[in-house]
Amino acid sequence: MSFINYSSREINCKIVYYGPGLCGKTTNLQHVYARTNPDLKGKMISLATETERTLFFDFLPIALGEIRGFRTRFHLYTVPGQVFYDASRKLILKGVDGVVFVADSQIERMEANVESLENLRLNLKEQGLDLDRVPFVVQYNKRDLPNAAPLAEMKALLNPGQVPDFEATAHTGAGVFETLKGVARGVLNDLKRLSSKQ
Ligand SMILES: Nc1nc2c(ncn2[C@@H]2O[C@H](COP(=O)(O)OP(=O)(O)OP(=O)(O)O)[C@@H](O)[C@H]2O)c(=O)[nH]1
Ligand SMILES: [Mg+2]
Repeated sequence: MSFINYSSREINCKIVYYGPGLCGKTTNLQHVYARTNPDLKGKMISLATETERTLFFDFLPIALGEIRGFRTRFHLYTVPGQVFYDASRKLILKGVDGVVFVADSQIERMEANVESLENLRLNLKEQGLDLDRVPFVVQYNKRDLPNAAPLAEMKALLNPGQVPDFEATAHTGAGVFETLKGVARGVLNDLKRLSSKQ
């Protein structure tokens, strides 16, 4: 649920990067952080284990322009992908406005991708949200690896609803901003649709 502050004329939106362990969620945020003008970004906060696995979440606030005189801020979060951190994932999903599902293109990670996507759908449902109605995009990450599955197979498996989807190689930055813009567009369209109903 976007938070609209009328006195400061700000809209705050929450975007969550979801996906299996080591698929590259944190790497996406690190790239956005590295390439965003200091005036437009806040501190990136990461709570990680000693081996750089996300323990609770990563958080990055960025400003993405104005709509109708309101400054829009996007709060980007990643969940920990490791299966046993489900309670944290549920918590981080609370109040979400848009979701990026980051899939790992490596063939041997396909089952983990499918499991994580099912886990996302279930955790949203527990909050009364339907993945088919939330602004949602899919990123096929790690396209640089030789064991990457064919794109058409990944699309059929992970994106039957044909939401906007993007190829990426997050550690070089390829596809990272395209993905972020894709989900931001979805969130802003949703806001416009809701505000025109009021
Ligand atoms: N080859 C390749 N490696 C990548 C790519 N994106 C991320 N990585 C690497 O994959 C590893 C895991 O990336 P993270 O961003 O920490 O993964 P995560 O999804 O945040 O993992 P959890 O926090 O455990 O859920 C790191 O070593 C990254 O450098 C990519 O596109 N290609
Ligand atoms: Mg992480």
